[in-house]
Amino acid sequence: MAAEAPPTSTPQHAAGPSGPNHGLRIFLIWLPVAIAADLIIWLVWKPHLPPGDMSVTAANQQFDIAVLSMIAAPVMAFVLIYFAYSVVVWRARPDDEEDGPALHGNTRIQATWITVSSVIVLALFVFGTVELYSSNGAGSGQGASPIQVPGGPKLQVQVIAQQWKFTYRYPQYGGFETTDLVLPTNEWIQFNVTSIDVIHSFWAYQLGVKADANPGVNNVAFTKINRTGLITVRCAELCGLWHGAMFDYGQAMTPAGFSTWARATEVRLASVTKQLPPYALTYDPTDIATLGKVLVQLGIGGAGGGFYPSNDPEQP
Ligand SMILES: [Cu+2]
Repeated sequence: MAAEAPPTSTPQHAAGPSGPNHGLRIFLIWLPVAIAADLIIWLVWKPHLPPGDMSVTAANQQFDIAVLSMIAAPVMAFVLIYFAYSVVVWRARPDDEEDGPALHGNTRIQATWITVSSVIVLALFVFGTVELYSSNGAGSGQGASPIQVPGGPKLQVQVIAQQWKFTYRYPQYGGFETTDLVLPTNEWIQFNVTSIDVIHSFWAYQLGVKADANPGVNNVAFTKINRTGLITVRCAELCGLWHGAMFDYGQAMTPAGFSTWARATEVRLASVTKQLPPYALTYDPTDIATLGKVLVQLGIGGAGGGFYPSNDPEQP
C-alpha cells in the first residue's frame, strides 16, 4: 500500500499533448475580437475616413484605407492578445527556476508564421495593384501617358501651377484661363497638371486628387464627382515663401450649371484668351515673360492692371 501519490500539479512548461491547448485558447479569444474590430472599422469608422466620398477617387481611397485597416486590426489584436496571454499564463511562478522550451525546431509555429505572413503580404500586393489600376490611378498623377484611362467623354481641365497660385484652362471652351476651379458632377474629368516655374502639387482634397505639378511636364489625373459642393485646393509641395498661402476653393456644380458658367466665362474672357499662348500641355516660362510685355503694351497687364481688361478711365 505504498503507492506514490500522483503529482498534484504539472510543471508550467511541461504542458505537452496532455496540457492545455494554448493555441486554441488564444485563437478563441482572438477570433471574436478580430471580427468585432473589423465590423467597427467597416460600419462605424469607414464613413468618417478622409477624404470622404465626394468623388469616385475619394470614395475609392476611403474603401482602400478601410480594407487595409481591416487587415491590420486582426494582426494587431493577435499581438496584443498573445502579449496579454503570455503575461497572465506563462509568467514565472515564485518557485519556478526553469527556462521555457526552446522555440527552435518548432516546425508548426514556423510553418504557420511563414504561411500567414506570406499570404498577408502577397494579398496586399495584389490588392494594391488592382486598386491602383481599376481606379484609373486612384486620383494621383499617372504622368503624360496614363496606363489606365476611363472610357467615354472627359472634361479636360488644365491645372497650371505657379508661385503662388493655381490657374485653370478649359481647352474645350476656347482655352480660357481662370483662377476659379469649377467642375461638373457625373462626368469624367481629366486634369492635365503642369507648372510654369518650380515644382508644386495640385491637391483637391474632397476629390481625392493629388498630382505633382512639374515645369515642362504634363501630369494626368482622373476623377468623377458624385455631388455638388465646395472643393478645397491646396499646394502639397513646398514651393517657396508663400507655399502655405497657395490655396483656394473650387466648386462642383450640376452639369447644366457648369455648362452655363463655362460658356459665360468663355465669352467674358474672350479678349484675354486671345492674348494667351495657344493651349498646350506644357508651357515655356520664357514665353510667359514675353506675354507679360505684350499685355503691358496692350494696356491690360503690368502693375495694377492685372490680366482683366479694365473699364477704369484712369487706366491707359
Ligand atoms: Cu506650390
